[in-house]
Amino acid sequence: MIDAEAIRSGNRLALSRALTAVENNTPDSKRLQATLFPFTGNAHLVGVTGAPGSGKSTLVNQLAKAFRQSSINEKPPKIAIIAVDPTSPYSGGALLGDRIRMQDLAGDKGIFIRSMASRGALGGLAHSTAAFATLLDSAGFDIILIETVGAGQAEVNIARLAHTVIVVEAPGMGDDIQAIKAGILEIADILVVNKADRPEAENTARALKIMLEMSRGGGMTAASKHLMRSLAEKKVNTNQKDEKTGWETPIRLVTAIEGSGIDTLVDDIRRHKAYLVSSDLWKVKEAYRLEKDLEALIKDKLVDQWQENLDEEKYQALLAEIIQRKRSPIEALDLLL
Ligand SMILES: Nc1nc2c(ncn2[C@@H]2O[C@H](COP(=O)(O)OP(=O)(O)O)[C@@H](O)[C@H]2O)c(=O)[nH]1
Ligand SMILES: [Mg+2]
Repeated sequence: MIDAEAIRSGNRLALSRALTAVENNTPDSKRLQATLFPFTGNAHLVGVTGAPGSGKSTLVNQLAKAFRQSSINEKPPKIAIIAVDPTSPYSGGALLGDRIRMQDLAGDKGIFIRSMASRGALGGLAHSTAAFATLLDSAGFDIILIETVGAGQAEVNIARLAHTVIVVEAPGMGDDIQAIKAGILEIADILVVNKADRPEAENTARALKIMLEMSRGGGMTAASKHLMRSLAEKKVNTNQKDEKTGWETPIRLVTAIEGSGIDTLVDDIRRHKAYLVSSDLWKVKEAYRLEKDLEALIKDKLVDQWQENLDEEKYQALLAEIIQRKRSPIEALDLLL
């Protein structure tokens, strides 16, 4: 059994073991999540997403360093980095590269880096990320940077669960169209055009600005709008003034590899947190995140239960009928549940 108190007091070995337990979905990991959950709610979750190769890991590395050189209440914030890479589930190839690049952070006790292997269902991936965040939050990390490859809806969903979403673009063919396809611009609280050392960067930034204006009609992200609506429905009091002001997604030119533009970004991340807190969106986002996590857990559990009681022969027979167009999936559903 892993000691929950050891995690809370910053024991890195206990934390590492707990995260592995979460990945393997052990009973002990469930006990730890339950015990530690009351001690969470402080960490600022910052999602960093974008196409492979856009420079997310390099950027996260620089952000972590910059945050460590700043201070919150006269102390440098403790930073955790979670790298979620479902595109390389077993080989760990991409993650190894990340580890090497992040090595210059390794000596700093205020920084904790962990990559997350993805096993099983996509819903599971989202929950594991949430569980990782719970453990790191309870261990006293102030800022949790979550790197996800912006390759599909599952990853977009993970990013959506962060308080602040940074979308990373880089100049190059088709990136902008890619961004629309993944609905990724919609979720950006901060938009980074990385590799600003390349001559096309300014054009990319200009194109993104136009696309952002078209897709949003200015102002809030789709997620924020959704949240404000659900707030209104639940009659939660919000700060009206800030609701009207909204948040203008800044577009920042950054050269992550040289560290230029990073200070502005650190400032943007802080401003965004202040905006969320002052407009009450922070609380709403927390509620939304927790509700989504509960929903995902229920769905996973129900499917598990269904599979346990499944009559495999009957299932295969129905499946064959569907493939032969003798029966529709919707009919089969009623027969299976
Ligand atoms: N020219 C240039 N290359 C960069 C910059 N940032 C990152 N790269 C390079 O882009 C490649 C992909 O970076 P990486 O951080 O692994 O991207 P990720 O896949 O999004 O995590 C690496 O070769 C980096 O060295 C930058 O600001 N300018
Ligand atoms: Mg990476």
